[in-house]
Amino acid sequence: YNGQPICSGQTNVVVHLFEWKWADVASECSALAQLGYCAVQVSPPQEHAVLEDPGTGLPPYPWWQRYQPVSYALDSRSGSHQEFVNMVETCNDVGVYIYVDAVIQHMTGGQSGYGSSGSFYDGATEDYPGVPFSTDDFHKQQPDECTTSSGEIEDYSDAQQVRFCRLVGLRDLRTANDYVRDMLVEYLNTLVDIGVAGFRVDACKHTMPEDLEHLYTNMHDLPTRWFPAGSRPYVFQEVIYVGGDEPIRPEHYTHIGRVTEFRYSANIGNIFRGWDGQQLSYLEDFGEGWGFMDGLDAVVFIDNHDNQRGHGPGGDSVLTYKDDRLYKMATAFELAWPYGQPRVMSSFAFDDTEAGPPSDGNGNTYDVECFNGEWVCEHRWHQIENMVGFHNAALGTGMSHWRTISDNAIAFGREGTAFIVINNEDHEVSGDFETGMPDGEYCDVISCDGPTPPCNSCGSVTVSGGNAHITVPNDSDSMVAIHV
Ligand code: ARE
Repeated sequence: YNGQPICSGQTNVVVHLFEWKWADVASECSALAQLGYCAVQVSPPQEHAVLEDPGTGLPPYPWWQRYQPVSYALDSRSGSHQEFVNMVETCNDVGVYIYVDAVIQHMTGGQSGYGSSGSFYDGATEDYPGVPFSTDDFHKQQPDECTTSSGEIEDYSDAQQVRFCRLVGLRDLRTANDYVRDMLVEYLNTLVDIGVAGFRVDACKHTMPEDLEHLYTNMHDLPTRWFPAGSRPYVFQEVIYVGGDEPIRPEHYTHIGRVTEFRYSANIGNIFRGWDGQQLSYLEDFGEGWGFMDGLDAVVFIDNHDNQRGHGPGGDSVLTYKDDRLYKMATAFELAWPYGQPRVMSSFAFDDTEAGPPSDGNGNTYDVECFNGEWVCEHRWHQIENMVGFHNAALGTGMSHWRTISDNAIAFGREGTAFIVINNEDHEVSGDFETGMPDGEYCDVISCDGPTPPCNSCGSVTVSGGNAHITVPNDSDSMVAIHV
């Protein structure tokens, strides 16, 4: 395992097209290729529960029904098996890869019904004929497995509960069992053989690292139709840790794959909001300097599909598309800063934190139409999409030319490949900056369509002797960014 994301060319940004249908992802891939995105994280593609009536006060067909697997048939709210295959092939052909959200530690909650592919299931008796799994394939309340009387995880400071009891009622697979492992490996290999290049593995804290390692090492090599012979699937794992004394840590999983660094998301909100005594100047050593995991092990993000809506950790400080200006600044920082593999969130608009994506009364998801008020498409906001180019131009270089202009205004470069100024003060900032950039004229990618002059009616920066005079207003963007 080498931790290198599977990407084509000099790219490594992942975009999470949350709840998009496969056909819409397929049509988006050529634009993503042009913008320099590496890969798309897609929603879980396996057959899932269909919750028309999930309970009192809850909306029909919540987004989280997809985190309740019924079988591994590739037939979901996002589309059919054939549409999934078409998407992977279309995207791979333009060099944008598909990373699948793999839900492998559990099946559904305690209800029964029919899944998105028509398979019957019964959570109460742990019967999933679509796989098939039956009750022997699930952890039980017994001394060497789940030790709580409720059968639920009650205390995250007890590692055994976290591994062997149910997470919010979800039927907990015996992932040490050979048969369960075989079924999971078969699912993952179906995806790899189609051309899926990587996985975001769900809820890894709740599975022993050796069980996951078994799955990863038994995956096939990526198909040579698109990838060099011997290429291994890329894996990053969801292990939530934001501090405190939980015994299970991201570091217990980094020898087998990357891990999501939730401390990044939890802290960056406070910094840009100025909460908890935080300010932008403290970003100078953001990353390992803050006690986060090694950047080469980390996947980072401003918000994810959970914490943007109050699921998972982070709380009110998490920045989302609703914070417009602060969100653009934080995401630009993420894409400019050399720590971790960055992921960009692309959301559907919501008020109800449990509501599913825009859909008709039968729970059929609508086609994506960016910026129509329902599909937010943060990844196409030009201040964000253009920073993908900045990220790629600077890839492999370290941070340089740091300057604390004031508590909440900072500037830094990337060893002569790129330079950014971020102004989170309530007034304009202006100054002469040592940028380290080659002399010449650059277009500001925050306000322009691209980096290359002429910068028609948008910002330009002239570097002379490595220095530039830059003024950053306090407006809706409050940034200037240039790159080679
Ligand atoms: C839903 C209902 C529940 C119901 C259950 C079963 O909301 O009330 O009991 O169904 O019927 C998502 C949703 C859940 C949803 C689930 C299944 O968020 O609300 O349950 O889908 O439909 C922990 C885990 C972490 C997990 C978070 C949410 O460690 O892995 O909880 N995140 C992933 C996904 C989620 C998904 C699942 C896992 C399940 O990203 O989208 O759930 O597949 C501390 C700990 C964390 C802990 C956190 C919980 O911070 O350190 O480890 O995270 O508390 O707040």
